[in-house]
Amino acid sequence: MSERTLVLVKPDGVSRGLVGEVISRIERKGLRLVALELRNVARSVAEEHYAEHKDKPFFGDLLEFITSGPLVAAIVEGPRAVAAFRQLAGGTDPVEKATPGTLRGDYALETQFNLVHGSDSVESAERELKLWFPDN
Ligand code: RTP
Ligand code: MG
Repeated sequence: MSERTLVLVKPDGVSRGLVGEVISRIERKGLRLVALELRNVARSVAEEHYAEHKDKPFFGDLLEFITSGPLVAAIVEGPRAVAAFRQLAGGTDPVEKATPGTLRGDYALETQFNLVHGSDSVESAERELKLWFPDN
């Protein structure tokens, strides 16, 4: 049973030259890239993407950051792809939650600049993929 998930390499990952590292880990895990694109995100798309956080104190900073420069958006596919990529990413706080060996654990220091996004459930993935890749 194959699943699809949305992966973003956030603007910090792109500006730091870590796109290849993220893709490499996705491929080494055995997941498959279905689509991959460098994009500048419209504020409206960012707002919709992170709508669940709209009342949080960090929402403004989050939108600023995610629209601050190009990011990479990808569709990643494979068995249990949603959970598998969350495992590769590591916890949201790259120091307190993400463990060494994960992308965030190895390459990030601050929660706001935590390198990657992965859909957090199959339902979120469906919603996010419609938003980011309406033609797929
Ligand atoms: P993401 O959605 O970006 O993949 O991250 P996540 O599921 O691990 O974490 P989530 O709770 O959905 O939070 C979304 C993003 O908001 C920023 N954040 N900042 N300052 C803070 O306390 C705080 N909390 C969350 C992070 O960039 C997080 O990835
Ligand atoms: Mg999330």
